[in-house]
Amino acid sequence: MKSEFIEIEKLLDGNMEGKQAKIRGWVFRKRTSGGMLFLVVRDATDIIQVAVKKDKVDAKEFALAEKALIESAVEISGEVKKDARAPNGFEMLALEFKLTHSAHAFPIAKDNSPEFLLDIRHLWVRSREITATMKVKACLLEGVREYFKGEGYIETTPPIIVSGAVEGGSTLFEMNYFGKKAFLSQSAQLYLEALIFSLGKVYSITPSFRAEKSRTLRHLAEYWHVEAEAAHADLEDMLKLEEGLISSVCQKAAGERAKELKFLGRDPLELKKIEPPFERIKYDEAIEILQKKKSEIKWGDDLGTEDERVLTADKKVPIFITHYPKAIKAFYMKEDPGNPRLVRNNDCLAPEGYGEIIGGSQREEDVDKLIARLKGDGADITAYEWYLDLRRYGSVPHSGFGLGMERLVRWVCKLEHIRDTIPFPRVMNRSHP
Ligand code: NSS
Repeated sequence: MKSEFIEIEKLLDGNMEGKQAKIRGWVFRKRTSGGMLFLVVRDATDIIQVAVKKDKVDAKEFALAEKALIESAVEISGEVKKDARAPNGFEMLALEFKLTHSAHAFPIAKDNSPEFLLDIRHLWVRSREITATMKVKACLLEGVREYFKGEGYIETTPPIIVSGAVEGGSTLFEMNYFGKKAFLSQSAQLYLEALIFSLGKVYSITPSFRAEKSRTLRHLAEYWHVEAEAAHADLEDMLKLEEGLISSVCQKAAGERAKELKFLGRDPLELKKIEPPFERIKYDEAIEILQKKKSEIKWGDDLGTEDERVLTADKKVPIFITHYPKAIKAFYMKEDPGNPRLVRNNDCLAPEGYGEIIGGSQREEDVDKLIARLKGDGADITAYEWYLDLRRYGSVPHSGFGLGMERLVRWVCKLEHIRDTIPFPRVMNRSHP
């Protein structure tokens, strides 16, 4: 359907200069100067300044424009002119003004606290920052699907209501499932492992849930998890797949969302430089680097946020840390044949101090070793019997990984807080609005 309205973005490339156009959107800013009204109008694509002059529009229309408060819905016809003083360099001189909805006084002002903006998130999602971030995120998600398609992976739809933990019991959200205990999924991994026996190479994009009891800049209670699993793949295959994925989605975002990235403070050229191969560092080496930098970390400790920041602060491209101690990692990770104290796993850390965005590993394919590891964790084996069956019927070497979409967006968009990567963040003290 052809619309009589034009998107604001299309008024800003110079091709509409001197021509008439009709836009619809919302009043973003407003000021009066010398008997003239200046409205900045936004739509889904951009903003433009609209000058409303008494002698150019109908008197009734001028009165309505004068009355219109921020976030009022409007339709405006006018002439497009170049104007270096206007935001974005163009201005529309209004010839017709229609007030579609006269807004109440908008509760958001310039100096609102972050907590207030979270309380009023249903309105704050209209902000230019969140709008730009959501567009970049959509582009990255599209890139994920394109990349996996190109690599021959099949998208699958694993369950969200599950019977057991993947990543340890302490962050499980429990629910009442028709009178029985069930949980919200922390990861689709175990189900993806079941699906490789028919589909070979699979992936999923699902919400994952973690009852994270601390408030940090990089943890959400509900996040979007991109996970892949492949039969006959080892750790090295996963590293290649992961670096290929990250590089490919960064190139796409830099190409298609340069305007939004620049608005958010990220130079798209930095993302263009994200190319494989990424540097690979073994856990042992990471500990040595940290100790040389005066960290008190000891061999056997997990890397914390601060350690990851130190390891990546001066990097421009993500790095891999591989071969962590078995004792601090999940039951399903394959023991390293060369050193049974280690596992064949990897974390991918984003540069500039951002830290972990991916966790992956080769999987233990031996049923007895898996049972021993589960028992060692004190897990209820009966809940995992179905998973153990995968090692009883045609077990093959296989590997996979999980990428936190919001962690990726936080780095790509150069954001301080992970909550701004998702329109309605869920954290410990917030599930509303
Ligand atoms: O716990 S992970 O490191 N690994 C897994 O869940 C595997 N079972 C995935 C797999 O192999 N299929 O989480 C994977 C990623 C991690 O690197 C983060 O990027 C992200 O998921 N993640 C989170 N993002 C936001 N908030 C929270 N709380 C969070 N926890 C993990």
